[in-house]
Amino acid sequence: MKNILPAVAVATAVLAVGHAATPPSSIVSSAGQTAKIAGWNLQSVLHASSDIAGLSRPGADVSNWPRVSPRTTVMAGLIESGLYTDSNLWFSDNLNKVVDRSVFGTPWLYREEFTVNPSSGQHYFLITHGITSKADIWLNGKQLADKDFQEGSYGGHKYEITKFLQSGANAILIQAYETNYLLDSAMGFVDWNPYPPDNGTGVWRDVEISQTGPVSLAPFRFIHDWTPGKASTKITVKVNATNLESHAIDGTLTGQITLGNQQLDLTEPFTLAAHEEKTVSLTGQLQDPQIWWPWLWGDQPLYNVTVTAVVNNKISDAAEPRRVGIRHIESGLNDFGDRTFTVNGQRFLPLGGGYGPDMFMRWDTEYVRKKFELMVNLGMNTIRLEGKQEHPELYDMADEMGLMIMPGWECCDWWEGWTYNTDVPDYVRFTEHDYWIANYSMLHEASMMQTHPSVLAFLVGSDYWPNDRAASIYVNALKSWDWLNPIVASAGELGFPEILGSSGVKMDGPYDYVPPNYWYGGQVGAAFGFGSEEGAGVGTPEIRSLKKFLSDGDLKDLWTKPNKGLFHMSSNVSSFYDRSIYNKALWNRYGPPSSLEDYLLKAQMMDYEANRAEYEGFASLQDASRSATGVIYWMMNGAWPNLHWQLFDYYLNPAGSYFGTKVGARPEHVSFSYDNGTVYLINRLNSLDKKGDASRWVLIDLIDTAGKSLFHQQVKIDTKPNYSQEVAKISKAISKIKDVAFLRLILSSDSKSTTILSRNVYWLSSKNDVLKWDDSTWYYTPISSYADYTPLQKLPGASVTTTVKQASSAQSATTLQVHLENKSNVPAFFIRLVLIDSKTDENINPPYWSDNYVTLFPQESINLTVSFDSSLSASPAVEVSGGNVATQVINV
Ligand SMILES: *[C@@H]1O[C@H](CO)[C@@H](O)[C@H](O)[C@H]1NC(C)=O
Ligand SMILES: *[C@@H]1O[C@H](CO)[C@@H](O)[C@H](O)[C@H]1NC(C)=O
Ligand SMILES: *[C@@H]1O[C@H](CO)[C@@H](O)[C@H](O)[C@H]1NC(C)=O
Ligand SMILES: *[C@@H]1O[C@H](CO)[C@@H](O)[C@H](O)[C@H]1NC(C)=O
Ligand SMILES: *[C@@H]1O[C@H](CO)[C@@H](O)[C@H](O)[C@H]1NC(C)=O
Ligand SMILES: *[C@@H]1O[C@H](CO)[C@@H](O)[C@H](O)[C@H]1NC(C)=O
Ligand SMILES: *[C@@H]1O[C@H](CO)[C@@H](O)[C@H](O)[C@H]1NC(C)=O
Ligand SMILES: *[C@@H]1O[C@H](CO)[C@@H](O)[C@H](O)[C@H]1NC(C)=O
Ligand SMILES: CC(=O)N[C@H]1CO[C@H](CO)[C@@H](O)[C@@H]1O
Repeated sequence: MKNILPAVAVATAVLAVGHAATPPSSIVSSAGQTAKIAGWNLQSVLHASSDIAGLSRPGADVSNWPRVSPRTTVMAGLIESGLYTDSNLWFSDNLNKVVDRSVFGTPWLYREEFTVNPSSGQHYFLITHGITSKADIWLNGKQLADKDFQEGSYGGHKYEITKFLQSGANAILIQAYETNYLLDSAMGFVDWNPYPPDNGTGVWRDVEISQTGPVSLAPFRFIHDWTPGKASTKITVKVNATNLESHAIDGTLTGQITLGNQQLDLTEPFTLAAHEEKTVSLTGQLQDPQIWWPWLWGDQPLYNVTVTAVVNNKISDAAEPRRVGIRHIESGLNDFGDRTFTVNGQRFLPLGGGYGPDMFMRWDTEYVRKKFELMVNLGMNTIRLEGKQEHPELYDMADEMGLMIMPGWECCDWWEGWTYNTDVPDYVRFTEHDYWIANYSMLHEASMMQTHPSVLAFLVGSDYWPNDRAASIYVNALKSWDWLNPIVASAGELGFPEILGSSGVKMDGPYDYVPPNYWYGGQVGAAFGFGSEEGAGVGTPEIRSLKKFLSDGDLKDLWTKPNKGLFHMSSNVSSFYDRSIYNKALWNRYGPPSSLEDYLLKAQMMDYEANRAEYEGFASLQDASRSATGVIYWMMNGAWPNLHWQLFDYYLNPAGSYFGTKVGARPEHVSFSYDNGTVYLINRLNSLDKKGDASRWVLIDLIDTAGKSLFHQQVKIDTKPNYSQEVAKISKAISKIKDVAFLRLILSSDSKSTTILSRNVYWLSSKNDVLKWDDSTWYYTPISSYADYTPLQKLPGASVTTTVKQASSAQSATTLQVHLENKSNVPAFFIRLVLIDSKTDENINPPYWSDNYVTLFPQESINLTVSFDSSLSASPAVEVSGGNVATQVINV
């Protein structure tokens, strides 16, 4: 642990950093160019001159204002400047202790100088994409915008600044006002985690300067009419062009759409009256369009699109180039009123997770890319953004990787200030001005998202639905940007605006622990319909991650004080501040922990079981009479080092929650229903393999803790793409279990199980969990009698040999093959493999495992692989531990 920095006032020497050298060349120098502001000098108004106009003139002395990145909330800036460090802030409850909160009740100043040499006949703009919570903008001593206009985290505006500019150095000063989540249009965290001390205040998105000729262009909209089966599609590229002059102008709009050797050149003349803004459309026909698919189903071809306005043979402006994809999405409600989706004509079952941004809204493309790669490794196809729309790069990455994105507004604060919302205080109510902010926010986010094939739907509400007036503002804003995707009223079913109708998605929990058979119970959040946010409240990190953010005392509390409120759970005002519901189940189902290690091992077992059952529930019941139509896990990841609600931890280390999910979300899979002993064959692919062979064999084996067979069966069955079906009913075999038994299901494409598509092992108790459905609350369903896995504590030891060899190594990735062999006559239960660096004993994160936390039958062997970024470790090793196997470390 590093030394705790004293909470110092901001304008002291601690933050004294020289201000940036003035860039020698113009930030923009020809029409059609757009440049991002490269960074800021940041200071609190408490420690700056009160002469805002003076500060916004070139040459003002800001030498004691720290230099920060272009997208930086105040807290992010203070960390960047070295006042705080992540490792220290995250440790134990430091976040509550070390931050000087006295500086967050007043505005902060962001200042930058840039050079431009304006030429006559040219126009210059300053473009914002949202500043939290609101800002005055000053340029060269004059005010350009005030906080009633530049308002909201998503309030993006384009200001003409031509008359403010001077040749040479120019200065911009943004005064960002403090944020109250209940009263301001911002990005809150509800009950996810403690709030960032600055409530996310600041210039969190890019600010840009652009130069144009007499006509400027907005971002373009991309429209096509491709539907499945069509061999050609009409392409329309629409863009709003504005005449900046006081006389009519003739010009030409040209567009180019390219992918490989496919190229479509489009052109359209236009005439604009003085100061007129109008839509100009480019249209053409594209033969044999290449179709974009979600990653499990096909490739992600992306067409480059450029759009340029030419006036008098000179480029006047270029719309921001984008890549687009051609795919067709439909959505509606089925006979039960549940939301359904199709992509390219095929039924699409969203399996996903709720995205957590960084608590301080820092954006790191490579970090987010790894999160997305973990989602793909998990078999997930969808990510929901609740009110955290991030940056264009997120959508670019999702487009490239074939992940679907469900963006939308957030719950429980300003965004849901409706008269019928009793979950926020009465003073949180939309004013006239709030409707205006809502309109601009929606318009701006639509302009960012419209072109991206990864966007599945926009949810204009979260827990609550927008009232009729707000809903029609949102819908009209989306429509004005030619939004072609579904618009969903909310993430719940409390009510709906007339213009959109029912959301068809349920938000009935759970958020806290429920046992595996919950998902088959046909009630509340169980696997039917579309669950917009639900999970058993699991996601316990492993020890190497925990030690980074928990003190010895915190670690001890984990297993000795099962009901204690814990700082690294949800915020302290929420129902999820302690682990009491979860721990009660752990104590009862697995036995009271005897040590921290024992607690973590049992927690990983609970987490694994819980998440496997959730995904298996939704996937296996996709063809049930009231079918499961999609589920978003609550949550994909945390905004900080968290103890729950995650598929992988903040350091990108996967544990029980991850590996249970990975089994449950396998595209071709065989699963067991905990409630009535049905074995299901699951297929989430959209076609058979290349050979078109539908034959599958399912091997079912049940053994007791001594390794004795209780049941054996092989079933041959034909699989069908995008279809789940019953394979066998084994409730009679299950009834033979005395205390605990192991069920192994192997799915293979041949009768001898040489090509294994899925291997899945359960530990089952003779006593199932019993749910008190009638006592369900919004966040869980209590258990009246627990399953008993305590006999697992007394399993005889199994002897497992592990060999690790390097399978391949390239500059980017190393792959290791791990061979596990159970030499014993008893099962080897819950073998955890942890990829570490043998020199530092730290995790190598993220590891991409083919499978992990596996259970081997007697005499069984298995091969697993793990890949990781080669640059992260030259001395990888695998640590083996688990239920009844000895801990050992194997060097490569
Ligand atoms: C953050 O917002 C909350 C309301 O959600 C408010 O109580 C608190 O004072 C705000 N903090 C700051 C620093 O403005
Ligand atoms: C699209 O444009 C980018 C950058 O201009 C280029 O690197 C890429 O090769 C282009 N892709 C296609 C498919 O033309
Ligand atoms: C484009 O311009 C027209 C005419 O001013 C306007 O009605 C429309 O809202 C604009 N569309 C967008 C997406 O800004
Ligand atoms: C939303 O803003 C657009 C663009 O300024 C405007 O045309 C439209 O009338 C606004 N809608 C409402 C309901 O104010
Ligand atoms: C809850 O957390 C807030 C901010 O993190 C802190 O100020 C407050 O003292 C905490 N309350 C309790 C009861 O721990
Ligand atoms: C098991 O439950 C599923 C739905 O939960 C039902 O479709 C199936 O018929 C049941 N099977 C048995 C054997 O009861
Ligand atoms: C997907 O499943 C649904 C329901 O079983 C079926 O109607 C549809 O035809 C299937 N699509 C494909 C491509 O298999
Ligand atoms: C594991 O891989 C080895 C080759 O490295 C192979 O000989 C063996 O058959 C494989 N075992 C299993 C169970 O796939
Ligand atoms: C199925 C399997 O892999 N069995 C092997 C595991 O253990 C024994 C003893 O080492 C081998 O002889 C088996 O071939």
